[in-house]
Amino acid sequence: MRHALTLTERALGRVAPNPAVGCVIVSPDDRVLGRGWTQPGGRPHAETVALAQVGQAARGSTAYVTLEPCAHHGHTPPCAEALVAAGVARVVAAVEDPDPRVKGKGFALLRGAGIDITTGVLEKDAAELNAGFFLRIKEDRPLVALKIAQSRDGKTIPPPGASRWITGEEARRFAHLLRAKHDAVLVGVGTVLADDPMLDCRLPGLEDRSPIRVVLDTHLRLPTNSRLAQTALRISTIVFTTAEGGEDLERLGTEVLRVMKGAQGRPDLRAVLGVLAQRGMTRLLVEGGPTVISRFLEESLADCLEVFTAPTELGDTASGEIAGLSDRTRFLRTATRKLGPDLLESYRLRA
Ligand code: AOF
Ligand code: ZN
Repeated sequence: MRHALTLTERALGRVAPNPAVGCVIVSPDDRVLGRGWTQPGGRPHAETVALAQVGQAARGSTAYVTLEPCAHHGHTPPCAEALVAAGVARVVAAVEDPDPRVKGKGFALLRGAGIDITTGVLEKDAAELNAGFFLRIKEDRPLVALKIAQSRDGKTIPPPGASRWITGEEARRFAHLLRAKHDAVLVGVGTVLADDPMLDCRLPGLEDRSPIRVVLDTHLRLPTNSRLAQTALRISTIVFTTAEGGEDLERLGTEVLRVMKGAQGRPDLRAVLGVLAQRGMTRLLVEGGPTVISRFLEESLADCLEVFTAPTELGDTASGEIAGLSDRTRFLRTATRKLGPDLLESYRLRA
């Protein structure tokens, strides 16, 4: 099951609206016969991929799956039926699929065919890996991860005239890897006006894993000559606003969506997350700026924090301190990494 769980990481960020599932098929004498994970776009499912590798040898085997095999006729025939047809003798699963089309029906179908089932194996790990999918189904919102790059004295905006980079090359590459593992990346329009970012994934070999780009833009200030607007036909770009207009952005391929007003007349975050979930997004990376990050923290809409801290102090002329970041007691630190001169601390909301 641990092996099956590691396979799901290959799928994270590229299978929305589906969960990232891993499947390992093992012979009666414990040899690995086949391995599969959910393919880009969400199909084929993990079990289908693994079974295709195993062929006739699946008879009498055990399938380890990180999620209950599906039971519905969706875009593909049900995985539970495929496991039965292949003659698998035993299924070991990590967690039940919360999708109402499946939810227990996959297990029932397998049980009805006389397959031996063990479930709940590494259940917490599996639920955590697919937290985005679970939140989309159960709370109608994606998982929200906040990415923060700060100096040792807590500044996220360098002094005027200084380099705009706070962290070093290694940290920035790691941040691109984070983009690859999310379905969408979100910034406030202030960040676009200040940095004119691309928000894509530029790691060699992972260029096709750029997430959808989302901008919070209350007054529709996104410039038509910004790199985001200019590349919107190539990489999907959504602007959330409360203002009228935006036809010039739409002509360039940007989608302009109006949502209800939240705090201070800005696009309501819960409404924004609801729209993204309806679009199938399961994992959202919020990259700034400080105002947007603070709003997610204040409204208790953050599930994960990725805090990059540089060893330098930027001093009083720098700005962009994030309200609410010093108190991280609601979060549990799950990993610490040294990235060149910088430190990355990863946190998960406590259960
Ligand atoms: C599995 N194995 O690898 C995945 C599953 O739209 P469809 O037909 O692809 O079905 C999507 C649903 O299938 C999704 O909501 C979830 O319940 C399940 N995903 N199931 O057996 C997989 N990705
Ligand atoms: Zn399936």
